[in-house]
Amino acid sequence: MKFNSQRIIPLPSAIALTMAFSPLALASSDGVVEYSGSGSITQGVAKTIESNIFECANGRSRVAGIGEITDAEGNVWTVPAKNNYATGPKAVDLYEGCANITPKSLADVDQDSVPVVVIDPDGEEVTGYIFADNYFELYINGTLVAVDTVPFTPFNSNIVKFKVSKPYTIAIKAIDWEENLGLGSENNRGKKYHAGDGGFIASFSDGTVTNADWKAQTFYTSPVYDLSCLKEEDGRRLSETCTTEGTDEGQDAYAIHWQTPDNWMAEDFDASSWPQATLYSEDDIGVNNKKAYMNFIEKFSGAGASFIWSTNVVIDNEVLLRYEVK
Ligand SMILES: [Ca+2]
Ligand SMILES: [Ca+2]
Ligand SMILES: [Ca+2]
Repeated sequence: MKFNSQRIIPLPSAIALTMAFSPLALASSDGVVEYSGSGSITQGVAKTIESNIFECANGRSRVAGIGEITDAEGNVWTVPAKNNYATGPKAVDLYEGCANITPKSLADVDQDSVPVVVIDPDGEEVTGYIFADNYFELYINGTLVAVDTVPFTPFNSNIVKFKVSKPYTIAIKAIDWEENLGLGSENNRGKKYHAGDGGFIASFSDGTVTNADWKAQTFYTSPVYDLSCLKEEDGRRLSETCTTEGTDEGQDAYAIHWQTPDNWMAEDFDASSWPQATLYSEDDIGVNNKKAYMNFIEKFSGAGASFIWSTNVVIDNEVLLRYEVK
């Protein structure tokens, strides 16, 4: 992690100044932006590495690409985030329109056929019900148990089973996917650069639910059009005054990246410095018209679970969640 002040030059100015002045003059010229936070800044669109990792066999989906973008110090960042979609164990679908899996309720789901991932052979069997906007990876005691089957859209939901002894640790990588790689946005609501929102909710048969007792830290924030809206307090990476308005001119947006700790999912990782999760309502996330959620609502809000995310559900796009089940 780095705490050095960074000097960020907006792209149009950088091009103009490079032509007229030496690099040293860049640092002291008008248009240079100071950023003294703990993240690393990139600006503009990422290079596409994977054009689309998901094909919807039945219906429509947003293009789910993966990109890379380099910051001023030469560090390469994967956007929207590094993930295990290609190789990770896929969760069983509760509802997945692209695969024609569209049960009207839990009664139409063959839960007995869901395979059990064994963490502890003498542990308790736990069933989990998960809905992510847009993508999740689930670790139990550091073992990758399941990854979401649909990285971006359409909205889907999943069921998982694992056998584990208490206490145990749930660690989740949640990604709010993006169409405009590196820019944290998608073509939506009549704007070419609309910042979509995230959100994660789950309940487990041992009574565990997502709530404010979970930890949530952001590792990728975008779009940001004015770096002065960013703040950090007590480990919290805040952006509450940053605009979330869509625009047709979002191509020069900034993104802030933080390195995820190698062992963030491990049972013994110390997340005590991470902020508590922020709660969001069903209206905030906009799930009232999503069958992948509503058809199983008794396992989500009906089970006492809440939507959680970091402090900014719109522009925080990679969020790591952790919870210890006692
Ligand atoms: Ca998904
Ligand atoms: Ca989203
Ligand atoms: Ca977003």
